[in-house]
Amino acid sequence: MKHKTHPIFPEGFLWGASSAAWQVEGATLEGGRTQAIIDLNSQTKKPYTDNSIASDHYHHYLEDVALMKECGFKSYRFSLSWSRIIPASDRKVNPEGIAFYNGLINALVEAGIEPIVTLYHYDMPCWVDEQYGGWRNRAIIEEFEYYSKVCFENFGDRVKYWLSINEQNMQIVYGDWLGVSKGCDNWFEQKWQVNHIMNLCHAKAVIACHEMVEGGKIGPVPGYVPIYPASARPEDQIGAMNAEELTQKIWDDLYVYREYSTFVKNYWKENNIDPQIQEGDMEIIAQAKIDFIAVNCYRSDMGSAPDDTYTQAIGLNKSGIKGDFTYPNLAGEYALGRNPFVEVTDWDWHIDPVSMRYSLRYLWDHYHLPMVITEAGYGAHEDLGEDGKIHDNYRIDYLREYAYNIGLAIQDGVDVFGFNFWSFTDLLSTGNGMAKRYGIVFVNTTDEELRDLKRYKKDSFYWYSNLIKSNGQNWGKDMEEWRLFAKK
Ligand code: BGP
Repeated sequence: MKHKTHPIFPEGFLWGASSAAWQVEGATLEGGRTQAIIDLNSQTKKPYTDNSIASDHYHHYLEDVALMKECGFKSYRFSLSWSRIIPASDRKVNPEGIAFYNGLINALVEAGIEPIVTLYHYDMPCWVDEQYGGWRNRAIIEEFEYYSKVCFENFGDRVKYWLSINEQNMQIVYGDWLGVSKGCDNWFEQKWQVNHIMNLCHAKAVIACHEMVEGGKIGPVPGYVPIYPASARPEDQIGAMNAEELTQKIWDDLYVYREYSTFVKNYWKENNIDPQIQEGDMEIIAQAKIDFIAVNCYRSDMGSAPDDTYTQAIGLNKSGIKGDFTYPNLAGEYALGRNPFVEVTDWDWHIDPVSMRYSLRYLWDHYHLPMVITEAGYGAHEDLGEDGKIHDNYRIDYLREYAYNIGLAIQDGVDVFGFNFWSFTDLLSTGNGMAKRYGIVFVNTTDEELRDLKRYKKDSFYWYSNLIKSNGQNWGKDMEEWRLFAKK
C-alpha cells in the first residue's frame, strides 16, 4: 500500500535510544560490583574487549543524560547489572549499586525521560555461575526472582516499563556465541532445558512486577530477525517458516500464549529431547501475562530448504570486512543466505528498513500486543575526522528509513509506542568491542588505545533531535526527496 502522506506518530511516542549495563557502564569492580562472566570473556577473548572501562557511563551518566535531554529524548532503555545490585550469594543488596541506579533514574525523570529498564542483558554474575552453574540449574529461578523483586522494590516507584530477559531466543540459538552453553556437553538437548529455566525466570519476574509495581508494565525482548523465503519454491517457504520457528516464534508463542506450541513439542519428540518440565511449572508460566513486546530488530534474513549437508549454526562476521559471514545450513531444518535485494553492513548484516514494517505487522497479526522498539542500529568503523566531527550519513539513512517504516506500520494499524534504537553513546559491541560503533554520540576511546572518553555529537545526533522535537515530522527533507535507501 502506498501512503500519500507522512505517517503520524502518536502523541507521547517514546523516542529514545538503548544500551546495556556491561556494554556502557565500565567500573566493573567499582561501587561494590563483582564480576560477571562477560567481563572475564571480555578480558581474555577477542573479539570481546575489556569492559572494565567501556564508555565509562558509570562516571559520565549525568553528562550522558544531559546530552539525551538536549537531543529531546522521551525515553531511555538501559539494563541493570545484577552483580552491581547483588554482588554475592549472601543476597545482600549493595547500597552503592542502588545509589548509582537511583542517581541515573532520578536524572532521567528530572529530564522528562521515561526509563525503560531491562533486568537481564547477558551479564551473568560470576557468583551465580560458580554457585549454581548459571542458567543450567533451577536454583537460579529463586535467585532471579529475588533479584527482580529487589529491583521492583527499589526502582518501581519511578520505573513503569520493565523488560525481563534480553534476547532469550538469541542466547539459546547462538548459545556458544553468547556464552550460555558454557558447561553443557549436549547443547542440542540442554538448550531446551536451559530455555525452560529462563522461561520460568521470565515468568517469575512478570508476576512479581504486576504484584509490586503500581501501574507497572512488563514484556520480553525477543531478538527479531524476520525470515523471507528465498523464492516462491514451496520448499523454501517451509524452510523459512522452520527458521522462523526455531529462531524466534517458539519464544514469542510461549511469552504470549503461556504454553509451549505444538510445533516445539513435536520437535522435542522427534529429536528425543526432554526439556525437563516439572509439575507446577506450566502453572507459573500461565500466570505470567505480558503487557507488551519489546522488539529488537536490526535486519532480516533469507531462508530456504536446506540440503543434506550441515554447516555450523552461525558463522558471524568477526572481522568487520564484508563477505566474512558463513550462513547456516542445518540439514532437516533450514538454510539461510544472502539476500541480493538489500545491502549489508561491514559485518554482513542485511540493511533492510522494510523489515521493520514487516516485523511489526507480523508480530501484531500474530499477537495483538502493543510493541516498543528497543533495538535497531547501524554498526560502523568510525573515528573522529580531521574536523573533530563524525559525518555519519549512513547512520542517518539507516535510522531515518527504519523510523519511517515504523511510522508506516503505525499507519497500517499496528500499536507501537516507542523507538529506542541502539545506541545513544558509542558502547561495546557484543562481538566487536569499540571497533563496531553504534552511537549517535562518539566516545573518544578505542580498543587499542584508552583516550579521554570525551563525548562528541555525531551528525546523526542533530538529525535525530529534529525528528524527535517534531514528533516524527521533520525528516531533514521531504521523504519523497530522499533517494531510495537500497539504491544508494
Ligand atoms: C543485540 C544485543 C545488544 C547489541 C546488539 C548489536 O542483539 O542485544 O547487546 O550488542 O545486538 O550487536 P553487536 O554488538 O554484536 O553488533
